[in-house]
Amino acid sequence: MKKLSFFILTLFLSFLVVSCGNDSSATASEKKENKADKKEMIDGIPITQAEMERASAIYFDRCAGCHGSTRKGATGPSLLPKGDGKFAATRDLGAAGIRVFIENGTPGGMPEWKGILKEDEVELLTRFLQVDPPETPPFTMKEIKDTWELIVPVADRPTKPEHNRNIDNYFGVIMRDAGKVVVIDGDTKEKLAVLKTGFAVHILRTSASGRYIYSIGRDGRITMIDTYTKVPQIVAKVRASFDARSVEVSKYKGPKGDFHDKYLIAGGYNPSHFVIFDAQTLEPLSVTKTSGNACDGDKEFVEEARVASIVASHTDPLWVVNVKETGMVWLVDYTDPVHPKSTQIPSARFLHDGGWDATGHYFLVAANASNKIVVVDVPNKKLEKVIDVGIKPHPGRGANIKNKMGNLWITCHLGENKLSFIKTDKGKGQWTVVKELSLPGDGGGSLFVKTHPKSKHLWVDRTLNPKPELNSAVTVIDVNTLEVIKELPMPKEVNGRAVHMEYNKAGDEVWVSVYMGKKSGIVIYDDKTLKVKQIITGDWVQNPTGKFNMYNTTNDIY
Ligand code: DHE
Repeated sequence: MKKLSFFILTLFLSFLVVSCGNDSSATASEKKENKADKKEMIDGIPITQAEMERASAIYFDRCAGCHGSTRKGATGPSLLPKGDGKFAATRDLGAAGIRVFIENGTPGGMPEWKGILKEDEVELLTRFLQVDPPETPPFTMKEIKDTWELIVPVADRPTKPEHNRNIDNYFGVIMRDAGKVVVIDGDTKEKLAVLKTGFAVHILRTSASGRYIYSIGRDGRITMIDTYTKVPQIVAKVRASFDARSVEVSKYKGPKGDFHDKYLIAGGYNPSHFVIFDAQTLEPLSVTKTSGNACDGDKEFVEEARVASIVASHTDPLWVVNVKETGMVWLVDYTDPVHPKSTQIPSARFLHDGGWDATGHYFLVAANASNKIVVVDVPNKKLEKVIDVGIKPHPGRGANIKNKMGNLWITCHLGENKLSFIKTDKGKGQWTVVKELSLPGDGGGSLFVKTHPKSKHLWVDRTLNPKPELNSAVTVIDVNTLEVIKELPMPKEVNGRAVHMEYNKAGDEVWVSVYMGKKSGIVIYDDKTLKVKQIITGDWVQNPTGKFNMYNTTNDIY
């Protein structure tokens, strides 16, 4: 805030200097020079308020995920002008040094941003990273409540679908850069609604009844979409934090109560907390901070302890909340959502994304910067196993297949060209990597794997691989032989990186997004023949990322 006032004052003063000291006798080139001289300075670095705001937005979108939204470091190092004792001061690196990192990435897993960020964006970041990060204002229950908008009260919503479409086969598709969610009828492939949600929507989840879609953006905005109306429509909105990635619903129905469509949880990167909402209205009910001691080593206290993935148990009224920097898995009991009780399980640091095994008893989550997969026995509330895998596992929700080796859960890796197949059946070999598989070509960069119980195929992308021929293709593997069947380059009608696969309800189609290139699209493959069935393009298809089939998302089918 102090900084903002300083900027406003500086802007105001520079306005006074420009308007009062206007020398009509100065030449045009002198005027230009004067203007350049008057560029605002912060600690000796020339940067204007407008540039600070633009750089903050670029940083938030591209860098905050790894370096933390306050630039104090997370899975990546801190980026502070004076350093933090562990990592170099950005002032010592200077603009040239910072540029080397941005453009070339690092062997530790930072991608090369050259070609992704524009030259003027790189140049701006080299200055922005040398000045103190902007301060973040508080975001407490009061601020959260102030953002709540109930657009259509429950009493005004239809009690049954107003159409004859097959909601189970609807797809919610994220148009990331446009800040929109598109609902597509998976049977007819018609676009039903393009809805403005929030900046850089990250994931979608669906309510336990399969009626509502909830989106969460990197800006922490949650949007609730009703699929019962003729045209899907937004019925409520709220903001959970400044920076977020995860949202989940309550899915338990059994002797302990019926919690279908009752509560919703959102995890915050910044502030580091989780918020519980009424799932029908999005009214905020409670906020719980996740800062705490790390699970290992000197058990240091971590203030920015970001909430990564959250999943709902089907066997108990609880959510599995994975806290990244502390490596603590919180099992949050939502039977009293205003005063939720939690069991905290120490596991391994830098928890990120994960999914259920085939039984829905065990949750497997990547501790990505520790190169491990953590297994949690959810009904018994205990750590089951920590498994060493490859460099930077990134499973998404993973994939469950069954072959002669038994039931296997799979992760791909960001940091190396490897798929790890983990046996999940009780008995000999449980929780061991029974098979590793390399994909064609070098390097890692895989983000997601996907399969379906009715399919004989496992699909994997290579989105962050530096080679265009690899990052614009997906690979299909036979679940029985565990051999690569085919590398599928995206068709010429689209251009960009291939990311995230999703099956339709029947399990006979696979939808792949193409983004970050010259022509966005959604490519639909026939899962049996591996031939392209349809390509969805249009001016409304803008950098699509995650796609979520209603039935598969509700029932955790992957
Ligand atoms: Fe994601 C899931 C965090 C970058 C697309 N992403 C997740 C989850 C987390 C996360 C914690 C698990 C949510 C859950 O299950 O509750 N993602 C992050 C980051 O911190 C990171 C590395 C950097 C960032 O700045 O955000 C990041 N993610 C990306 C991308 O660049 C992707 C490809 C496109 C985008 O949105 O910018 C991307 N992430 C996704 C998708 C999922 C996801 C599509 C859901 C996968 C699923 O099938 O459930």
